[in-house]
Amino acid sequence: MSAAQDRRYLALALSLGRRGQGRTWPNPAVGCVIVNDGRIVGRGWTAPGGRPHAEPQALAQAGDAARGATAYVSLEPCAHHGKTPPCSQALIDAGIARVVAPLEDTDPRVSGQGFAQLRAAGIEVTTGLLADQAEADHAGFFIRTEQGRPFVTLKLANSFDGRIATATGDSQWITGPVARRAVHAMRMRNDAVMVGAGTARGDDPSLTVRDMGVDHQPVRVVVSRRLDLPLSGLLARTAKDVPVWLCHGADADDMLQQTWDGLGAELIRCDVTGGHLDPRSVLQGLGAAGLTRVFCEGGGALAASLLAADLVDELVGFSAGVVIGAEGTPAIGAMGLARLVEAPRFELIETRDLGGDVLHRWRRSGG
Ligand code: AOF
Ligand code: ZN
Repeated sequence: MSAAQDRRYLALALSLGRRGQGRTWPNPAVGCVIVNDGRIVGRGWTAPGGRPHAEPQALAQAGDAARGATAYVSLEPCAHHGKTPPCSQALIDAGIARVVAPLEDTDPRVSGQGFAQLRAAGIEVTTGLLADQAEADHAGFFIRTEQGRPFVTLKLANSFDGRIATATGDSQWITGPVARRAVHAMRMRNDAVMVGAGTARGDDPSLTVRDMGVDHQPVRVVVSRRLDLPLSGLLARTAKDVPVWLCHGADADDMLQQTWDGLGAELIRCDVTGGHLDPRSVLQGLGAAGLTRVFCEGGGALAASLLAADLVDELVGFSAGVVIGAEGTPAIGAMGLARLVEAPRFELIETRDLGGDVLHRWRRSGG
């Protein structure tokens, strides 16, 4: 198989894997393509909920055609007896001759052992191809296994001058329909959508994915130290249908904790430091609950606390050609910075015109 063909089939496996993003947590979203004699005989990706894994599904499709074939997998096949039998063994048993996968799995139960088992069984293993893409696709899973927290994307939709509302709170709409649709597509690829208490009180958001032709909804996370959230709002009314997780402090009123529990919300107790919920503790709590990719949509106080703690991995901005002025609400609250060297820095990875608004994406520098 030529290097160009390897790249093509592995790129396909990676794109199949991305289909699962937002639905496979706590597991990574993996893709697998099986190729025999230049023909694709099996395709699979990690199922919602994380199982079955990608490889057994692709192998089942391939049947006998897996014998002597090459398996392209977007991550090292698992080697452990977890909630499913090891994929390395399934590939060996099916008679796969060669495995092409970009990177090792960071789960300590697997890390390197999947490749080692395949090699020990006489299977040729090629690694390193498209590693940057795989690193980006699996960033959430990798950060959770290595640091215990999810990958955080901070999304802001603001005026040219960085405001998200006028002084009277008028905010609908700053960006146009094309940009707003892109936000729904992004929500869908994340395990959870997260906002601060001020946004939950002020906007009464539903935080759901709409009009995308899918039944999948990310978890809705609200960060609220005191749980002083509207009990008759959209989140409260729909908590039994689409998960609502509330990150709160130990000092939140007991009655409110019970009320939200009764409404169907999941309560995650986090540390309070300096009078505020500690953003590290919030993310550790979400990571411990299994989340790998969190999409934060503000408001300004939560955004500032995540940025000040250097916990934002990606910034997604939607900037509109409207100017609101200094009395409008800033997208990001006070960060207490004295010097520019203390400011978190990001590198530009994409810009796009989205129906007249500008999409810009930034990755955290040196991360
Ligand atoms: C694969 N293919 O499609 C995925 C893998 O709890 P279990 O048994 O489902 O195992 C979860 C672990 O399997 C997870 O932490 C990660 O290491 C690996 N995920 N591996 O071969 C897949 N999703
Ligand atoms: Zn597996």
